[in-house]
Amino acid sequence: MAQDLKHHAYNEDDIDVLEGLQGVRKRPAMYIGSTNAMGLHHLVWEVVDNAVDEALSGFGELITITIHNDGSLSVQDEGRGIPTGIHKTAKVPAVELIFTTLHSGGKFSDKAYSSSAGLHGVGASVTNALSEWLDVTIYRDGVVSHIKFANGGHTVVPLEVLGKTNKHGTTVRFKPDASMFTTVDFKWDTIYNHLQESAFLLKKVRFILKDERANLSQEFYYENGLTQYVGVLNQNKEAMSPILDFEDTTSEIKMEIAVQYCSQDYNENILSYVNNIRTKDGGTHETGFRAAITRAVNDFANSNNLLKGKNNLDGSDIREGLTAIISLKIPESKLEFEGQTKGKLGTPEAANAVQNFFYTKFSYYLLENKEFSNALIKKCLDSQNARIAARKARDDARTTNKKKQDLILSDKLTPAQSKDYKNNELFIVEGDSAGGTAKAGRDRLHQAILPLRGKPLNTDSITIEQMLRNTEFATLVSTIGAGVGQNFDVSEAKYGKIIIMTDADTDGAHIQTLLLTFFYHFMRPLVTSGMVYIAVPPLYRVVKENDSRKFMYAWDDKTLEEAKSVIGSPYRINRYKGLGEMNAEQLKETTMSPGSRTLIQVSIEDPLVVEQRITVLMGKDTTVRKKWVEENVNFNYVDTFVKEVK
Ligand code: 1YM
Repeated sequence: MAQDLKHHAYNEDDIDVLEGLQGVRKRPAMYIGSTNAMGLHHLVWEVVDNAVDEALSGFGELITITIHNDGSLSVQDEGRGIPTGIHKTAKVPAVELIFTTLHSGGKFSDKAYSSSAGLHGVGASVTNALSEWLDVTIYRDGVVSHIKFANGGHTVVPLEVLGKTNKHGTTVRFKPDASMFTTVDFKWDTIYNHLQESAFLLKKVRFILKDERANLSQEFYYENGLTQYVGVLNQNKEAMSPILDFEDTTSEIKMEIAVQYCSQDYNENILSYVNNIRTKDGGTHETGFRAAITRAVNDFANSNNLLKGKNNLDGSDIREGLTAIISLKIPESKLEFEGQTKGKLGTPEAANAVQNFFYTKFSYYLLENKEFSNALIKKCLDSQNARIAARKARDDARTTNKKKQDLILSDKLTPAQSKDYKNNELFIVEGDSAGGTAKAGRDRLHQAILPLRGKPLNTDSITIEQMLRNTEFATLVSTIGAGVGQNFDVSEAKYGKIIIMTDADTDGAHIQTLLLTFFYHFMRPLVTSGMVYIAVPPLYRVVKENDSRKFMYAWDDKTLEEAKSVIGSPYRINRYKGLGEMNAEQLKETTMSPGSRTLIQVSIEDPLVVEQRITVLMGKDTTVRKKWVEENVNFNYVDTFVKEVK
């Protein structure tokens, strides 16, 4: 390395440059969010963003991403090639500047609707800073040029011409620096989902993802972008209309909105994007959309006298069963993001722009398609009735029936003593026997135990009323105490953590899925605010044969090997087939006590994946489920909507 560095003549600007990249290495999380798998993949998105921007400027529609055998990854495009000329003031090749200077996407070029601007756009220099090495090969102006950086962004092979070519484009290949990340294992699924989402939004860009490690290859290209996106989200559901796709490219703020209602669905599924970046906390564009659809439906219902003296429909009555994707292109000068993670659009003009456009288009559709409109109003009125009935039932339960409710609960629930709800935890436990053990092993102050009898009901595509007729779920609803469906108010939850604790076998995994389906459908804010967890009981206990005071727990085969060698022979291995085989002390120590347990926090990072998996796994169509289970036998679906925490 030191040898290589000598080739390069340093000046004062270089020192600044290296200090910049050094800053990234000192505090990587500040630039890429984290140093776990998510941060690792951020390195990929930065490079892909540049290739996408080039494609969106009209140069090269094909982008190929390859995971290589040596732990590196490459991104190849067919654009103009990154400029190689010497930068006037910095006096180094432009390409070198791009990979060694921290910048936001807009600094080097003036693209109007850059995807790398705004949110995460820290640029490919961050990928360079956090790589063991990074190679750039450029096909441009008839020649192939190459430059190489190593050890956190030092130029080790200055820009050189390798030969002639008639191709044009850029290939960036890099190997992440293992000392900067908790994992450097590129995940096929993560990249697959990201590229698929991008391809839905970008219509004209074609991605190919290859994995040399497993000989896999997958192409993503969706000519009817958002329409196909909604189609995938709503597959296996009963659609009430075709997918409606409205587009306006005439104004400064460009937008496309695709919507579809499904009759057996009781949730709203609204996803919004700005310049192809997900705005997960919504913002002005979503507000405008909600206002528009509420007004359009109420106006239609009123002018056709369909409400028959009833109150106007609530927004939530109208959004039940609605899937919508809102994609805006906003020029950089008007971009405003808010919130801690900058996931919320702040641009004020977006609200009116979306509201006026969607109101006009959707009102017209309602007027022209009476059969659909009438069915929609009927569905909305059903939602309104259910909402009013549920609210009344809840108010009754609060007042007159309070004693009766408490009595029902006292039969099943072992409550926590503290009234400090945020710090209380509810353990939903598989079976009465494990429930008993958990009760004895719990922290009385903060932990409550609710045992479940048998397999919970499959709540995919059933109504709130049907769900509430099930005693187990009715009990769960009153235990959590924050309502259900539209009336669910997460701030009223009596627990800060809801922890699903089942046996570590396929039955346990099935119960987890059934409970997650319930939370996803009827208490979704509990999931989105990260309050649902899965407890991870150990699989083994390794005990010293002649000294039973020496023992260790193991959660998988790897920790089992470690435990064997730490305990040393002779040892004996207990395999836990269920929670019931542990005594209270063991269960407390391994699975329940905050200091020593492992919990998996359930999150919805990729709504596309969650929706598909839930529909496939819990839906009515058994053939798709069978096929899926056959292809994915080991229940690894769990990691599509969970992330690990301690
Ligand atoms: C695999 C990653 O970075 N492609 C890429 C980047 C650029 C260009 C073309 C490009 C842009 C422009 C003009 C322009 C970049 N150029 C710059 C900068 N692929 C990848 N392909 N000519 C070429 O925007 O005007 C930054 S990125 F700053 F030089 F313009």
